[in-house]
Formats: sequence, structure tokens, C-alpha cells
Amino acid sequence: MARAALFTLAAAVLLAGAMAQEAPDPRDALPFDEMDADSNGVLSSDEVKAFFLKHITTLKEMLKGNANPKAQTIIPLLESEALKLFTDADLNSDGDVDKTEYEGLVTGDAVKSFMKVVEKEVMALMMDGMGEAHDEM
Ligand SMILES: [Ca+2]
Ligand SMILES: [Ca+2]
Repeated sequence: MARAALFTLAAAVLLAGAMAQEAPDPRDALPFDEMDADSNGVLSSDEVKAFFLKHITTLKEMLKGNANPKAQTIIPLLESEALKLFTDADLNSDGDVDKTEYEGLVTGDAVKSFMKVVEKEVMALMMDGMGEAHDEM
């Protein structure tokens, strides 16, 4: 299950990249409606955290036992980078990311470079982890 969920995330990121070479659409990886858990039209930092925690927990399970030292450092890195993206996106600093601010985020460059890092690092670790997993079994 965990593996399937992470594949969904990775696939969404990769698919977004594959669909539009230079311009992957971050909306596919960060669906506003899914992140807006209470459907009030704005993303609170708690909702953003919950969204990433859900995916990061999955990622943690995937990388458990991964011998690559990066497997241990990538989680807090992704977590802080992701939260920073949303802190930066909150242009009027009211603590929430509204639809306009979200549009600014998903059309900006910061989220694109973040997605590139996720794509590259996570996929590399997953490939690595699969080899390790077979060795351990
Ligand atoms: Ca909300
Ligand atoms: Ca705001």
C-alpha cells in the first residue's frame, strides 16, 4: 500500500514533467482541493503540513532500511523545503494561502525547482532502495 501511494506521488510528479517538458504543472502534484481539507477556500499551514506529512510518512516507510545516507536526510529536507514554499506563497502573511496566492505558487519558479529535486532525489533513492530490499530478503 505504502509503495503504491508513493508511486502515485512520484508518478504524478513525473507525469507532470513528461506531459510538458519545460513546464510541468505543479497543480497536478499539489491539488488545491485535496489540500484544502476543510474546503474553506484557503490553505492553512496545518493543511499544508498534513498534506505533506501524509506523503512524507509514505516516503519514510519506503526508505526504511535504505542504506543510502541520503534516505535519512531527504525527509527533513523535503519537509522544510515544502513548508518554505507555502510560507513564501503567503504573500499577505495572514497564515493562509488563498487561491490567488496558490496560483502564484504553482505558476512560480520555486515550486518547479522543488519538484525537479523531488523527482530526481526520490526516484534515485527508490531505485536504490529496490535493490537494497532484494538484498535484505
Ligand atoms: Ca482550508
Ligand atoms: Ca495569505
